[in-house]
Amino acid sequence: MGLWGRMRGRGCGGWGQGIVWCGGVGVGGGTEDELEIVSKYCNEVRELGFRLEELISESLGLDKDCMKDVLGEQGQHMAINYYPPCPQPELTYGLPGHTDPNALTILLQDLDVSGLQVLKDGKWLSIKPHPGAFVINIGDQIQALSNGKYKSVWHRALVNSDNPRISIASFLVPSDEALISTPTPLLDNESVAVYKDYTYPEYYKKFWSSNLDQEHCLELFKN
Ligand SMILES: O=C(O)CCC(=O)C(=O)O
Repeated sequence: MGLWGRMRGRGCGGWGQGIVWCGGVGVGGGTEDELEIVSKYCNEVRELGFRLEELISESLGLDKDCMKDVLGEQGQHMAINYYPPCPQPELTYGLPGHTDPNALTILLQDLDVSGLQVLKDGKWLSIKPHPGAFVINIGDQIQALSNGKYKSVWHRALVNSDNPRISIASFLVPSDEALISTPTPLLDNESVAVYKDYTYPEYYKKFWSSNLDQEHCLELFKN
């Protein structure tokens, strides 16, 4: 697994520190055993993500492979977020509110320290960690491909004053060549495409150049 980048809050201006991994095998720190565990974990969550994309397709009345086919040869990034204890947690966030720009995110939470919150009906709700469970975040691309039926979730991470917290996020990312375009079976006389067609690199560029915690980047791609 190759080390892709080491960033603070991944450019989001939070209190956390992240290591982001993507693709590849064999390079980077860690013992052989550790790399094997990480590699096995990546493969398993990738398969889980594909299965979820199939179920989402079917739930929309599409062929099971429809979403996966549009998303192309999907990349996979992993962020290992470390949020150190913060003396004044009320003054900052681990990660400020954002949606995920990718297709689907599989999040493994710290079981001992909570911190994840999602926005529902204008209120931030805490998501308690649950043993043996992942949190699945619908990302912007599934919102676009479902023509807005699935919603990309606004979420953020809080820090606390006593304990550090770790979370591990695995992101399924559309191929650079994929054209993100609403599948035609979702469009009929009553439903028009909510979003324009675009490629993921076009989207990703806009995503990082916009004000992440204030506007939904998909708004910029509306028809
Ligand atoms: O730490 C968390 O629970 C959230 C992580 C997250 O939103 C992210 O890595 O994009």
